Amino acid sequence: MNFILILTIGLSVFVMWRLMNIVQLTSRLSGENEEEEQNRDNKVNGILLMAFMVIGLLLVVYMTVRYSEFMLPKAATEHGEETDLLLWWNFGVIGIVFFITQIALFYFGYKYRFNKSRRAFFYHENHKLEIWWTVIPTIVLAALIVTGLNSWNKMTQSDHDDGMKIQVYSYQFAFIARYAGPDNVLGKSSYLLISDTNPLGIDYDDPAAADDIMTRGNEMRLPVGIPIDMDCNSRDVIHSVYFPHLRTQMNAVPGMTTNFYFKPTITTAEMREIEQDENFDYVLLCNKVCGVAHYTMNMKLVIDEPDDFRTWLKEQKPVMDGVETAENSEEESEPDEQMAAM
Ligand SMILES: [Cu+2]
Repeated sequence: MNFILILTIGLSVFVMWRLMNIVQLTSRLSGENEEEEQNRDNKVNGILLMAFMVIGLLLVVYMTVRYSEFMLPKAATEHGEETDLLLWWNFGVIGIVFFITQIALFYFGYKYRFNKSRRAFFYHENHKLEIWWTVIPTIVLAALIVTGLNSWNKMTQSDHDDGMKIQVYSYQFAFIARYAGPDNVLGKSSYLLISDTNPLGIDYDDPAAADDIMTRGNEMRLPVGIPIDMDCNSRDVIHSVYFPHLRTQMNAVPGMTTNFYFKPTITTAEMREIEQDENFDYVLLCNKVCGVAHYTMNMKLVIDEPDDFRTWLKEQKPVMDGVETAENSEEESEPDEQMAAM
């Protein structure tokens, strides 16, 4: 098999070489000298470059329009609209630069192809030009970065007092959402307290934990129009808490708490109408390749009117539900001591 492959490659190279000889011979027979031949080749290559550019740019435009239906729908959060706007500004700037540079690249390749009668022009330096191409990109990039950082700080600053406190807890390979309850304070937790009955490692002695509520199915809900102050935690490896429709993404890192602040603006029912799809659902995905079953790591998100949300939340069980048995409190005493010793 290998021998046949090597023989095929060898023969192909030989055939190519013979073909080139024939082309050279025919041009010599037709009275063309080597220079004319090279000029013709250069011209053909230049025209091919221009054709490549035109086809390539047309394809870029066509693909962008053709596949735009696969873009995410309208952002369903306040900051999401800002993020999208910033993204479109970036695409706009990148798009303009892309078209200018690509057209210049291919056109110059064609226009300045080798020509014996043309002498290269010695162009030493041009300070004015250098200042322009330094100052303009600096201003544009600085504007993009400063506006982006500004938005980012608004989303991630953890001193928002008005937000409804929730925790999204990630582990291989699922999510649990915990709501802080009426006191809006999440009860303390530690990985040392994690057990079969206490998957989040909540400290049941902390009074703030008493009213905490935990999702037990693969669905979480959020109220529309109310700011959410979300903490992210991970039990094992780095995960990423990603709500694509909310333009919200934050890494969940073991050993630390990360935070994201956002305000949902469109309910699931409203989005179904906008998308004209009665099966539409918001989704929470893991956006870090976190292990073999990473692809299965998701949770359904429902955005409700605040009243419906409150009714749903009341139906959910508190985190301490069913764990206040003597057996469990005995189990707990051990890690408590460990915690105290730390
Ligand atoms: Cu994950």
